[in-house]
Amino acid sequence: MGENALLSNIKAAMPERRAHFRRFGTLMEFDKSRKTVFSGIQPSGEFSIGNYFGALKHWAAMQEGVNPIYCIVDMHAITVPQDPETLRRRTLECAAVLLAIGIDPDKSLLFIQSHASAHAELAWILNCFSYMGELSRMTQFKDKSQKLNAESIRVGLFDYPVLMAADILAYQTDIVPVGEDQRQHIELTRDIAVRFNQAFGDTFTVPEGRYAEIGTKVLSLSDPSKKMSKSDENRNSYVLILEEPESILNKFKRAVTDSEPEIRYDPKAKPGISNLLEIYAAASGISVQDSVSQFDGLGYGELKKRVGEAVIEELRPIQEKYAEFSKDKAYVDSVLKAGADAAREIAASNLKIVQEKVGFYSL
Ligand code: AQP
Repeated sequence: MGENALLSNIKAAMPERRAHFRRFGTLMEFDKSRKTVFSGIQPSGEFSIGNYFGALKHWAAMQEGVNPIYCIVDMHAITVPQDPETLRRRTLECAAVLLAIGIDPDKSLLFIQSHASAHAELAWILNCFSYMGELSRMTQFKDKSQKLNAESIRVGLFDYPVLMAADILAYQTDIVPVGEDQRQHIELTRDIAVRFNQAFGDTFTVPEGRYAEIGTKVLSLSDPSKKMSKSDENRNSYVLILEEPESILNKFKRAVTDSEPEIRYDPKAKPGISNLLEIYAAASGISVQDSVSQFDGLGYGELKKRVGEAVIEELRPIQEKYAEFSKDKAYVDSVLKAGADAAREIAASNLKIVQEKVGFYSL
């Protein structure tokens, strides 16, 4: 579809989308037959294929027969230093990427975390039901804080998982599609919900994490002992969703592997090769086993080239759609506004229940 046709279709559909959100907001509060799906992503950098295969691809696939709520978690992003203008720009880009990967505003709520203040208010209450000991055990905190000196570790970084619990619990979420690195945070969210429910009676739905079968932990291309991260200092360690094809191919060509010639899937002994096989499987929509068979008898050079090509093909339509959405700030803003209006309504009504339970006086 040409650019003008796409934009005029989008614009023609806009009033209906807004109306849909209001209906959707009401449905979500009262329609218990549908599971609520919630997940978030930080606008802390351009998204990597780790974010995509581990989470975003599944967000796009989880929009039918559920109440899907997807959130750009800018309050989480400022737990480490951010340049304000860059954060603002990335937040908008992030929304355009989410639309490009297929988040459909007719089906899903898409909004920015800081636009629904109930997240911060609920996080404060949940802080009062969380323990220093359990937060100290979070491996993401340990990993991220290790890179900083003790004096520059922000309280927000320590408290990150409680804000995440608030994000999830504010919507009575049933299912949270995330990558493997978030499993510990999801467990903590469940513990906090159960603890609160035991103290005050049934209040929160206890959510479950939903992890991708393939691509739930995409590893760094330069150091396959750690996960691929969009804020890694080494730009060769990650491939971005919006990256140029030539650069994608070059990064895969440089990917760290091992000195044995055999292509087989063995994440412990051969993490680099296993990572490439898994990325290939995720990009081609096949099992890891089938991806191994396809490379039978071939060398590492051919594997790297074909993985790069498969990723380029998977990303091509997303990059094309992104080019369209990124030109229409007014449309993206209108989606975010409608999403925020509905999210605010839902989160505020759940927050009110929690405030009453803990004994806040109301007028
Ligand atoms: N390497 C990965 N493999 C699979 N899934 C991943 N996710 C992140 N990295 C991988 C999933 O992406 C979703 C959004 O992540 P996030 O932005 O909220 O934070 P993160 O997990 O800390 O991701 P990054 O890329 O490492 O960001 P930075 O570098 O900013 O901290 C989550 O569902 C996550 O599991």
